[in-house]
Amino acid sequence: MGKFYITTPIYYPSDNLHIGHAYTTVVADALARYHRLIGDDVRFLTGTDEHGQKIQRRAEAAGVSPQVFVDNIVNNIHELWKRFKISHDDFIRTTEERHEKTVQYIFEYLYQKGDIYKSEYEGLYCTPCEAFWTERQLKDGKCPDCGRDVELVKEESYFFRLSKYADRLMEYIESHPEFIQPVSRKNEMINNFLKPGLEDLCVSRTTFNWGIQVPFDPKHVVYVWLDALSNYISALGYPHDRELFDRYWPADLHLVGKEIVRFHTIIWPIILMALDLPLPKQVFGHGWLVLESGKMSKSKGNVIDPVVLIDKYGLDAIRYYLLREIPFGSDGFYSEDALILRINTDLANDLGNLLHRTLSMIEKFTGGVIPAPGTYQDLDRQVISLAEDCITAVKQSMENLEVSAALAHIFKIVSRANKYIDEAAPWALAKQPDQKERLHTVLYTMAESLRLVAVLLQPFMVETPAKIWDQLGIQQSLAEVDFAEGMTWGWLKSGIQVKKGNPIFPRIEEEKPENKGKEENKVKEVKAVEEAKAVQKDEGLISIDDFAKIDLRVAKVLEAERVEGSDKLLKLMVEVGTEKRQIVAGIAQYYRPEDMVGKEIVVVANLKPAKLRGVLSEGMLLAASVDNKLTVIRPESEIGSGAKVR
Ligand code: ME8
Repeated sequence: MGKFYITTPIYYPSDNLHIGHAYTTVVADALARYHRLIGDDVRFLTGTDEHGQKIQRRAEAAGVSPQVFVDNIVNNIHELWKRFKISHDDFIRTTEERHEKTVQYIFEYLYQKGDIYKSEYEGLYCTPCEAFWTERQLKDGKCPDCGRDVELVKEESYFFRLSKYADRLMEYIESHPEFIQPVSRKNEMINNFLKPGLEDLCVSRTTFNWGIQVPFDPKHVVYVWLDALSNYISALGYPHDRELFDRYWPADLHLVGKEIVRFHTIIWPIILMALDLPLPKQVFGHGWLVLESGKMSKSKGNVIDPVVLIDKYGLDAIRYYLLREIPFGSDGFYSEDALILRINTDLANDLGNLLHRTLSMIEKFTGGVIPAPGTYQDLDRQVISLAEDCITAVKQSMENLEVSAALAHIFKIVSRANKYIDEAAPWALAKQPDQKERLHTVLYTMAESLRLVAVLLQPFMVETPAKIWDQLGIQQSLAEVDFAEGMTWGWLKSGIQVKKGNPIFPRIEEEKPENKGKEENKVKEVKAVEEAKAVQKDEGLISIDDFAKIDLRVAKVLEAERVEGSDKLLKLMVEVGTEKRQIVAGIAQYYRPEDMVGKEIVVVANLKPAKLRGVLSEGMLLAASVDNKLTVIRPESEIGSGAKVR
């Protein structure tokens, strides 16, 4: 049992939140629920980032005070998370006194230490992103993050010495490959921000007043990102009441959208270094939920309201869609058609149907009583062993933050069980009196598969697992069942009376033609994506663009050693250009560690990191194999690590 402190970004209450915000929060919720189930001491924090020029302007436009403006939206956010059954342990608002005290302490501490100094700022500012930019960083004269106009700002300001800590941060990032994930974001931070050199950061403003006052210079308010990032420790009581802080810090995971990885992996760690505090273990920058018309934003008028979706389709369907459809780390397309497709196929046809078929047959063939299994045959064992493999894979995926993959594994059990029913044909067995024991074994296997699915679905869905459980007629409440024990095949007792209820996921019928117009855009979106998928599927061929997505690089092996407890795996520390990485490769039966050191090899440099035998691998080396021969692919002559292979 460990501890698990997980956070979401604290969202701006400049508008009601949309489905993109719900995405991050639901993913964090699934991870928090999973860690609670495996027995970790979990702290799950979310909240709101309420200061800054953007909010002040929005409040002015609405004709109310900033506090009234944010209070109203924050109420809606509380309601939203209630609707989603988000299981956060705390909700921090940056306008709370507990937070303001911490920020003032930090500012003053850094000032006393000499890491904050007073000067004059003249430069560019993007108010929607609350970010400072240099001329060089702009893209076509606009904010490189959101593409909007920037403003020229000239004012007296306090500055934070980011530059002083740049080398230490670079060293930390290099020596902690798991710190910034996915790897592509780490490379982006190194190449786009750290290598060009860090400039000191302006950390106070004087041209508006909606912020936390600098304690010793009240005409300044603290820059909103210094204010906001501190929430992760102010919510733990730092520095005044350290009980929670000592229990949970450092954070195990800051889950954020990819556009704010920069703040979390450059500014935040440097603040922590300056405070002599340990750094968070991991920052994961996930991709965006996008529409065909681009990223959702209020100003584009293309946001999707999650409450409308919950009302229309039900909570678990939306949670499932968000967690399943979007490969974690990459961008994912949102469309209502894709959502309906998921509900109708995975939830109604596969899961709902499995429950319905199972319970109907138990009612029909054994009077609604779950029978005791007899001797398992090969076919049953296939189902059991697939279920057991899937359980292992779910655990592995959750450890790698691959929530969508975890759900895919659970649904493999569902499809296998449906196929099993067709193969085992209980209706035929029921006609043969001498096949009673076999019939019982088959019915038990069906019910037990479903029960396992209910146990495994608990982190992701919040109503369905208990519904399945209740329909199976199990008396003990699911919430009281030990997760590990609940995942053991055979836990289900025979002799209990099932309670078949309503279908858990009714099929969503086609939209009526008169309503279809409104959906036109969404249909177009899903078609474009699906056509692209279909082309790939039909031809089995990839385009040059697909190939170009694979970043193949020459790497030099610096160190190599066996992975403890495995006779197949070697752990290699390789250099790719100026960067160091750890790669785990299944070559130990063909190469000794010392054979590899000093050699140039070829690696896939932008592969999602994964853990093999609990060891992090941030890439894959290329090797050719046939029968039981294997040879590692190497450049024909030495070319230098980092060289691109195409
Ligand atoms: O950036 N797809 O707040 P914010 C996926 N206050 N995720 C999305 C998304 C989309 N289309 N849109 C938003 C801020 N998000 C700061 C954070 S933290 C110390 C301060 C999610 O209200 C995603 O997690 O703009 C993104 O990073 C966050 O909402 C931005 O929320």
